[in-house]
Amino acid sequence: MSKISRRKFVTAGLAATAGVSGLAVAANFAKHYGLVPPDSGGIYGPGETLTYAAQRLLTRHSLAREFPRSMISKVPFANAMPPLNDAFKRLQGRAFADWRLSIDGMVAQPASLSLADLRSFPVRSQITEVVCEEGWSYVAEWIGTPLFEVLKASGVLPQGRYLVYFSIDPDWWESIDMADAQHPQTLLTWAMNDGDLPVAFGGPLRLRVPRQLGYKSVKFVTRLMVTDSPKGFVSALDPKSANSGYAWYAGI
Ligand SMILES: Nc1nc2c(c(=O)[nH]1)N[C@H]1C(S)=C(S)[C@@H](COP(=O)(O)O)O[C@H]1N2
Ligand SMILES: [Mo]
Repeated sequence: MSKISRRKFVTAGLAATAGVSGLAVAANFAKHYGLVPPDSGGIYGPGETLTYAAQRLLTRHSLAREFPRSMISKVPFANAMPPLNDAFKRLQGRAFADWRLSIDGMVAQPASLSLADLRSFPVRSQITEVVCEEGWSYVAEWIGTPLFEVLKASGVLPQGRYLVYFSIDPDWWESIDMADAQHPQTLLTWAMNDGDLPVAFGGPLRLRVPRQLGYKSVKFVTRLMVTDSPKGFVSALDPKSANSGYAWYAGI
């Protein structure tokens, strides 16, 4: 089956099974075609699966909205931050000269990159919106290295299907699938608006994932891990907990 007709077939199948036989049957159909998100268990499972499967089939290559320079927020809103740990403060004391981003897991060439190394990759900028699930948002210009450039340099192995990314803050990590990891707007950001990325906004390094809600844009990123399954590291926000309200796939 060609890519297009397979997509039409699967989309129609999802819609038909959802309509006729309910969400659970659609979820089984999605599973058969590898479209199940890692947080699909539990009572909300079939709904999460439908959202993710439909998004992946229809919008895999779509772009997050980009804004004109005139729409950059005058006062961008930094979410409240817990006090940063000693490891962070030591690095900050040396102007982040020793900051490293490690890349490991299912890659041909694991690496440890300084901020200067990252700046030697192609540079991209985008004016996009950070949207918090709590109802506020702001627009800023984000400048950095497309994540796909760094992944290309390390060589993602064929079995690598997800990227888990960790903050120096041990309580924070997130994961995305390869479609979002390789997406041209997913950016290892080291500058914002007119200068370096401020600590309040995740400096010195933040992974901006503008096609998903704010919580997927992790601040103070120190490690990227390519894996075949994010089991155990789906999200620090524990999307499986009944009262967290956070989905693994938070497309906007
Ligand atoms: N390391 C880390 N990353 C984080 C958070 C955090 O507390 N720690 N908060 C997340 C949430 S819930 C949102 S909405 C955005 C907020 O981004 P902002 O501070 O630039 O507004 O950052 C996300 N990234
Ligand atoms: Mo948020």
